Amino acid sequence: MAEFQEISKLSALHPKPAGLVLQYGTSGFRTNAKQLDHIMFRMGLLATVRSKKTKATIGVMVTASHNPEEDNGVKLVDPMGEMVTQDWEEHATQLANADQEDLLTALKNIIEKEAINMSQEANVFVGKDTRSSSASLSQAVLDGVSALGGHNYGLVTTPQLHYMVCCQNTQGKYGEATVEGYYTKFCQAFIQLTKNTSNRTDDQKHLCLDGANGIGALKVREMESHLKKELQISLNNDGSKGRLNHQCGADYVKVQQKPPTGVKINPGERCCSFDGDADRIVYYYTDSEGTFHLLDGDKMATLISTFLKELLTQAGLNLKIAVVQTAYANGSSTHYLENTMKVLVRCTKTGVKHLHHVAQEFDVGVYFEANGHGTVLFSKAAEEKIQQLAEDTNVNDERKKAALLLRNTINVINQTVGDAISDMLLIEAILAIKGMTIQQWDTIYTDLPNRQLKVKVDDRRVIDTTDAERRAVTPAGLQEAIDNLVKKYRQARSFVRPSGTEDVVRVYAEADTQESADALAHEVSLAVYRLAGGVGDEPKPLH
Ligand code: NG1
Ligand code: ZN
Repeated sequence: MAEFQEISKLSALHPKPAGLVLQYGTSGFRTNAKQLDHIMFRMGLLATVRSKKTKATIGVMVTASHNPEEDNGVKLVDPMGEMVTQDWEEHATQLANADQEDLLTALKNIIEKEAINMSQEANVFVGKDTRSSSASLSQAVLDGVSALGGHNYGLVTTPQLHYMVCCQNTQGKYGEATVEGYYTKFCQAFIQLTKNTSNRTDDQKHLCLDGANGIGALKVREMESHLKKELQISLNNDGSKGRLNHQCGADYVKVQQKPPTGVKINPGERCCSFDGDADRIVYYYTDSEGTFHLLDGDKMATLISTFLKELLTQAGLNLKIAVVQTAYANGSSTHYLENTMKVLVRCTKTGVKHLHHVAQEFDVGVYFEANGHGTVLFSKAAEEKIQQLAEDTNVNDERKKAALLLRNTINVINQTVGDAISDMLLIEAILAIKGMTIQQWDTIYTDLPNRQLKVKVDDRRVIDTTDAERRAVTPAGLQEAIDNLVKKYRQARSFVRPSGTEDVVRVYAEADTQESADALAHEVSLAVYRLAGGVGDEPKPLH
């Protein structure tokens, strides 16, 4: 067929380096940008056939999120704005790794297996972040999509692309499928939510933001006028000087547990950091003694679920709410949610798609990774009940007020994926409504000191895990070693898992003091190094 000849011709312009094998990981393909040209072209092809299969618009986002500037990556976005399904992740890996001369056969295999009607129209939305490699790599995606109806959105945040795919496939019910539509929807909801919060001072309306020198900074600048000064953002690391994610951004702040460079932080001031593609956010402040306080995804999940639970009670709505976390959630947050808030907590494997999936089982599912990626999902039934109550003329003022707040809360949330901009607006609105300072929010519970480390091993796949990645099944003896180390410390917990986005094994430890958490993380790193084929120098103690 003519289209296959065309593919053959174009694929020769995007050849695969011989011997290179890449996996569709936690968040698509991600590695050094130099190795990705053929992957981009092939993901353009795959997105096109996925679009034909689903008879819907599919998204392709070119970004490596919080990774350094020299990396890049790509992931597919399914029709409702969610991550692509597991079996298509496998197709992606197959197609990506096919030798140059076998590419057409690999593609035809997928077409056959999925019984795809190739005469079906296709529509693909392509977005990219601000990395210098993103321009040519997104062009490679478009070459793959070629003559088949691709729409290039250019520079957008990852969540904006997810939002637009969802809008397009719901015929505008979720909003207008443009960046402008995105600003209008979320900013209007924010203004509605905060309009009755009397006496907000300029200080309370002020937020210091670290844009990680990425796309989020550009987009916040574009959005600002829609906020009508109800939120006044001082934007730092806006990409005009510094390097993307370099000593700044949500991942740096969370993992290093310190403020980003390039930002002047006044004591007590409310600050937040986005990551490189603006799908993660963390909050923080420094106190009068200069001590740094981090409010991560767990603190956000707690604030949001408390707020929603209170509103549901005031509205008299009997809806099932749950918080979904991963093994990285701080033990204190889980304890607080279960024992004080009496909220159902579920733990899943790392990776947004797992959290998203479990959150869909509840009327209201609040999900957050500790690193600040998260959102809230409302079931269709929950949305309808809230809507009905908001329109009901026979309910008392308290219930009505709660229903209206719930309705606007739904509208300020990007339910397709965790979104730094939408999460920021939600948190800002909740703090305004509750008249709460960041310090008061911080004292809801106290984090257990913790440490995250990385260990390089020869092949990270030797580590196999179970129980939402909290226990290692292989290599033999590793879990036993971890268990014995954990026993030496108070309130301790530790686990290891192979990363899905980097060629490393991640180690997490928490304990009653920072010294203990650091020592435990180090000892567990050593156990990984010795039992799972460590390479390079042996891990050194942190102190
Ligand atoms: P990996 O590299 O699989 O740990 C990291 C994050 C995930 C998720 C993905 C996608 C941690 C510990 N892991 O995955 O939570 O955000 O990146 O970007 O933060
Ligand atoms: Zn990201």
